[in-house]
Amino acid sequence: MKTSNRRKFLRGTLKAGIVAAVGLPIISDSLGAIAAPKPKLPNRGLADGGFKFAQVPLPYSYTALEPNVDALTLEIHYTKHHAAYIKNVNEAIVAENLNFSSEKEFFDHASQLSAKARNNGGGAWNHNFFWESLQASGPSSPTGKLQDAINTSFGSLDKFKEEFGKAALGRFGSGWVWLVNDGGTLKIGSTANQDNPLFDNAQLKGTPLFALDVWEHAYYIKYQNRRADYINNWWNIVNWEAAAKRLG
Ligand code: MN3
Repeated sequence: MKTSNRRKFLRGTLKAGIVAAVGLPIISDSLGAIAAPKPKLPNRGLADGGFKFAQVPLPYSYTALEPNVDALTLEIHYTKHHAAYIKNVNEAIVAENLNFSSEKEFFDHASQLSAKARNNGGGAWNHNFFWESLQASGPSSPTGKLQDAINTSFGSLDKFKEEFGKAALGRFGSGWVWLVNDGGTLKIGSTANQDNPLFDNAQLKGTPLFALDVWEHAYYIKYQNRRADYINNWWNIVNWEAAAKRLG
């Protein structure tokens, strides 16, 4: 429809709404009728309004990951970016009357959520997971069952790091790179924006073992455009023990 025609059409619709009944509420009703019907989301009248997200305490100080991740980046990332995802998703949960019993149920319905709930819910969960995937000091390589699984799935730790690094460099724009356990096989995959493998419509399936945030806000102050340097240094602060626990 040409712009001028669309304007005429909209004017006509608005006038019809006004003529048909009385005033502004009717206008919004008549426009609302054009929108797609709201998907059915579970509402079982949970007494407390259902599940809400909470920001995990940072397991280390802002300076703990230096020089790999600088203190200013970590502080802004945690107190501004991550805190905003938590605040915004909980706002959406209240405003949209979402009534889930758990984060699992929330992500099981990701494809039906509003953009605000989905993006901020992903951001809330992904960063909680991310902080707990990093460490100030500890073993710099996997051991035991995790080491075996990496060798079986990728050939060697070096080959695994190479593939993971390629996925992280290859993620165009903002997103995440994941190591997941898909029924005993380890897989590398990336997701756009704040999507994650828990989403019901995720192409990458499996239990996340660890993840790398490749949004520019995660590294730009120190590394600017040098995402490859950020990725290389990030290996120094991977919490292999946390990943091994998630593998079980
Ligand atoms: Mn981030």
